[in-house]
Amino acid sequence: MNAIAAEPAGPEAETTHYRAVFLSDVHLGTRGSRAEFLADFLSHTRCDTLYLVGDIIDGWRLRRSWYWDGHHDRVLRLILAAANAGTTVLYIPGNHDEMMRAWLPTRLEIAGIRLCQDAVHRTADGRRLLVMHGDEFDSVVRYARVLALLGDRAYAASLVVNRWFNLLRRRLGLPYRSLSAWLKRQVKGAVKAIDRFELALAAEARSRGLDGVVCGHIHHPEMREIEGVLYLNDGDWVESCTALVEHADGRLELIDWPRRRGLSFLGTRPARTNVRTPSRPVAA
Ligand SMILES: [Mn+2]
Repeated sequence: MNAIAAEPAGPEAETTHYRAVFLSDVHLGTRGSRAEFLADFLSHTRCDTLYLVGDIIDGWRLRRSWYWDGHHDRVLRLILAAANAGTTVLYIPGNHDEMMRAWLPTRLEIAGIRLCQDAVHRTADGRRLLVMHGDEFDSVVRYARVLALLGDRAYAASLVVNRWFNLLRRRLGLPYRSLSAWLKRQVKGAVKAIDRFELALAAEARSRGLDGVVCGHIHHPEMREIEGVLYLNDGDWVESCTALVEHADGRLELIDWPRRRGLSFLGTRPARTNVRTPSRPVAA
């Protein structure tokens, strides 16, 4: 079976044209990347300007494990094809693709993709938005990154784990300990950290005299106004699979691609490329 040909099963979508598309935190090169969903999104999307807002390719500290399949390949091909077809593509590195930051002072352009530290996007209705990944504010936010990733789903799962955890503790004669209460405290801390992050980014846009900010980094899609400044987080393609788009009239929208396409998070993983053959024939 060819993994590249495997399309997520969903209703047929039409191709939509946007003025601008913002996406980040794809983490290509890791198993967690929902590259098959992003390839599906890109193949149904056209735009004048495509902003890649960081952590597109995950090459963090020369990872020991590297995962790549046909879907990861397809995402790159679709981005290159868009650049080739006239879409302005800007690549703003994040902390997981920070090796590209070393190239920044040189005004680099590869295959029609322009590399930049950050950008200012002007919407059709005249608003000016600061576009940056956002990890620049980690020191202000002070949070363990993994905590920010704990969503409601992780918490729900923890309740189940908690039951087994304590069943085991009882067997071992140990007192009950609430794993979910501990997790809840962690999640609460993460929620506070997310809030600090959002405030810091909005403040940066304000200090530069801009109308809003578009960022990623914390894998938490959001669209809200913070003291007169628009805070827009395009989310990620690991968990939420969202993109921020600007329509022809300047209207901004967060697109939840799996929801729009009715895609299931289960059963759409690509087939493993290396299937191990048993060394000995299995006895019938
Ligand atoms: Mn990041």
